[in-house]
Amino acid sequence: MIASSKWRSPSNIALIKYWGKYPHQIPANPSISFTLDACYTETELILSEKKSEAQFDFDLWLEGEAKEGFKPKVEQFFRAIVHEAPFLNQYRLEIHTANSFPHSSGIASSASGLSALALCVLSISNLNRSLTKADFYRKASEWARLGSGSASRSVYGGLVNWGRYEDLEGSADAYALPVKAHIHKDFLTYRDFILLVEIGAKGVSSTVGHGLMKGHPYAEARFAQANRHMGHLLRLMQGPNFEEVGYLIEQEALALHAMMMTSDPYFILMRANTVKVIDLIWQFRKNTDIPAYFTLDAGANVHLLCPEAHEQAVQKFVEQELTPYLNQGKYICDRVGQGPVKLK
Ligand code: 2P0
Repeated sequence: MIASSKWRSPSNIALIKYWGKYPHQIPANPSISFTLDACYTETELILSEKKSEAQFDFDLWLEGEAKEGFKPKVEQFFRAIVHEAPFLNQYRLEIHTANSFPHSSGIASSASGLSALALCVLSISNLNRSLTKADFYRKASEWARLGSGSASRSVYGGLVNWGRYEDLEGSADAYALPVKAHIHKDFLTYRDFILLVEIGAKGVSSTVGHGLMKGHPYAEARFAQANRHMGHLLRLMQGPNFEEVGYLIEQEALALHAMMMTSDPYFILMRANTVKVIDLIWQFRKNTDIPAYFTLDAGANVHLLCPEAHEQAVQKFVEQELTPYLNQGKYICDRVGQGPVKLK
């Protein structure tokens, strides 16, 4: 072994959704996410002497099992950063990776996986020696973005923005940054119950999904809406304003799915039980006045968000009323997390 590095990096859930991009992983609109805590990937990158003539001599294992299927995305990532990390094609690379969340649970593993890998590569890279801590994370975010857009947001804890938004100082399309604007502290301890309606592969890959925004009849209106929502969310999060923030994130989730329902070809990524769960969440809110609101990723699962103070009541509701509609009754209790951890 010549060198190695190991990082744990979390997944994230977008409140303002990234959906649509330009070449070189430039987002069509700014996005904002909560970094998660319990859902993470641990990745170790090990360098040894190169044995093959291939440009990149590497293998990847997920929980001890060789994963050929993951290699094209990783190779594309290496190709995008090799000019800055030339060691990538000078050594043999072993990537050992494991997720904390159940395999194929529909939780985005590209955000945690590519951010963990970008952090490992940067830790080994010579560049690392000349970077301040802030510059290290900024570069890791930039590299993670080239692997997977949403991964750019996972290198920081708390509330994170990726994509240029003029009223957010320092925001950029090239990398993500923690939101520095004043945010009420209660949002930074938010709970996220991840309700597993469907376990298995997603109906549409993110690459295909982003591609569907090209020439989409509502694309420009959607990008403008996301920009407007950025301003609203940042303003509303200063107070606690749980209801208004919740309304906005549900609107974002449904706008994302509406884009997929109205693309060519069209997709419905919700399942019958997704809609049932949403309906029960709305009834629960009406009956209890507890500010529990949902968001969705590009799939059938539901993220149910609430302030820490309501955690127990919401969990009881999930157990008693929602588990019959979940795959094997499964859900994950997560919360806003602190960001990646260097393990070696
Ligand atoms: C997001 N998603 O903001 C949005 C909302 C899913 C729904 O970013 O092609 O895996 O690797 O840049 O980041 C999923 O897309 O796409 C995504 P690529 P990514 O979290």
